[in-house]
Amino acid sequence: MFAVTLALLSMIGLVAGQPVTLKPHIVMMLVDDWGWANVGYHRNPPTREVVTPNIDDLVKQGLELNQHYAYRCCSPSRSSLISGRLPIHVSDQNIAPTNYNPNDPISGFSAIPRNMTGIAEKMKEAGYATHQVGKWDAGMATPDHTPKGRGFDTSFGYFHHYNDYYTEVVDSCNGTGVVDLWNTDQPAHGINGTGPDKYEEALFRERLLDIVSKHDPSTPLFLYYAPHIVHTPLQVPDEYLNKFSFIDDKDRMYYHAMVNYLDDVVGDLVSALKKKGMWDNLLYVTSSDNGGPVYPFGGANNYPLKGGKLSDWQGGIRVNAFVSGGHLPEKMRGQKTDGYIHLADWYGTFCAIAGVDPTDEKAAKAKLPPVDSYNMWPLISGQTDVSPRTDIPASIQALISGDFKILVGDIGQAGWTGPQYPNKTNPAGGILATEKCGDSGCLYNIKDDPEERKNLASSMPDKLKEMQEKSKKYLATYFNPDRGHASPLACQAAVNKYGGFWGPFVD
Ligand SMILES: *[C@@H]1O[C@H](CO)[C@@H](O)[C@H](O)[C@H]1NC(C)=O
Ligand SMILES: *[C@@H]1O[C@H](CO)[C@@H](O)[C@H](O)[C@H]1NC(C)=O
Ligand SMILES: *[C@@H]1O[C@H](CO)[C@@H](O)[C@H](O)[C@H]1NC(C)=O
Ligand SMILES: CC(=O)N[C@H]1CO[C@H](CO)[C@@H](O)[C@@H]1O
Repeated sequence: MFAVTLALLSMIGLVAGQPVTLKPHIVMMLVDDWGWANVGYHRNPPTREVVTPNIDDLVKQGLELNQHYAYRCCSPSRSSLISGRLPIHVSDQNIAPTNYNPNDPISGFSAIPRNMTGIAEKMKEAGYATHQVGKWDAGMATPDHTPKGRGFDTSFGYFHHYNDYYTEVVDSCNGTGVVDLWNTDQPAHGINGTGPDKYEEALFRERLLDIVSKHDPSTPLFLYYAPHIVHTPLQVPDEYLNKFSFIDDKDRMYYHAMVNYLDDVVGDLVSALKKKGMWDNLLYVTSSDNGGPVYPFGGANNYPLKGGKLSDWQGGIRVNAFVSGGHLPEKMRGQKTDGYIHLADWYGTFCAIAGVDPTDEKAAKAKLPPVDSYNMWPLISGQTDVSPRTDIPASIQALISGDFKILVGDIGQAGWTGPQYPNKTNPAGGILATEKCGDSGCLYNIKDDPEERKNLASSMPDKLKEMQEKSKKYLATYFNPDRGHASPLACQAAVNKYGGFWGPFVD
């Protein structure tokens, strides 16, 4: 009784001598296409190619999430984070946001079905101010699919997988390029431009700092920052490129310059939050949306992990991730956890921190899959060192359960890189090989063999059988509606309604 009363009192800030305890501010940063070897804290010995002092500092004062998983590519990962579902229960299709199937008003769209509740809707319900900056790639077809429709008070960014860093153009209608830059509920007219000050990540930095400076710190903040960096096209201001001119491979030079640019944005954002007095009551969560894209798809490197973006090897799905900020209990700082966490788990975790029920009633009414999310706060805060998540159904081809992983079918990028990659010797190396795992599957012990070098399928038949059975169970729950085709309505809206910008095209 006494404990309950005390907890209640401290929640409303009435314990003598205590400042009013506010729900913690949360920053969720989802970096794009960031390779395992493309961050300083994963480089031992350090290399002058990977310069991320601000991020490394956050890790040093934070908790490294050493077994944190995403989907093997962008849109399914982002849909998973926003909806709290595993990708196989929301969308595992990396299609353009212009898709539409008029026969299905609930799920006949790209990315998240219309009738699922987004994490920001939950955070708003808990009293948070909610803002999105950067890449969305979780649906665009109707206003319900946009960040605003998913609960963000404001948003600033683009809907597609990527755009140009200087013109913000991606794809075209009748031969004319269309700009992808949206400002909450309208095209971001007049914000585009050329020149280093108009680099897209610079626009995002400006918006982030503006949000922080205008925010009233007595309201809890939920800020979702999804940088364009380090997705292609490989573009970066010369000032950054020049710092890395000693790198002999052009893609690697651009890529590392972009990583360094992002690190500066992180430094500026963290300084602004500290200056505003928000840092001590803040959780800064960081993850990549998938592994780094390896040759021929980009300049990233997941060394020593196998494969990369678009593959289900560890290099495609086990991603850089950590939690930092003053809300992280002291005893967890500078630590590392090997507990399994999937991007889908942040939904339940944020709901628990904010004190709202993660159940999605709206989705239940429309007979959509429920939220899959586990609350990871007990693991992150050190109340337990065991993750509630034992299985990662990474895709319909890959399942991790306990220490084991089964992969079914043809799995591309079945090779490894070196510490300096891509490089002049032979950028393709062995990375373009395909491993034919067939219907019965390849089996790895990812705890003893994190680089997936030894296929145990023939030496551990009982384990293989057990993993096959588990895979079948997940496969039976696969959610895969017909999402239609690129709709001409998207171009009609871009041209006739939005003056050359992409935006929602179905009411
Ligand atoms: C799905 O959402 C739409 C738009 O918000 C709404 O009109 C419709 O009633 C919902 N459908 C169901 C079955 O809940
Ligand atoms: C260069 O790349 C190849 C793979 O393409 C790799 O085997 C080799 O280790 C790399 N060299 C270095 C120094 O990392
Ligand atoms: C594209 O061009 C065709 C043929 O000129 C025209 O009929 C159509 O309206 C145009 N579409 C848009 C979205 O402008
Ligand atoms: C499509 C669009 O808004 N383009 C604008 C980009 O910015 C220049 C000036 O900076 C405007 O003239 C364009 O109209």
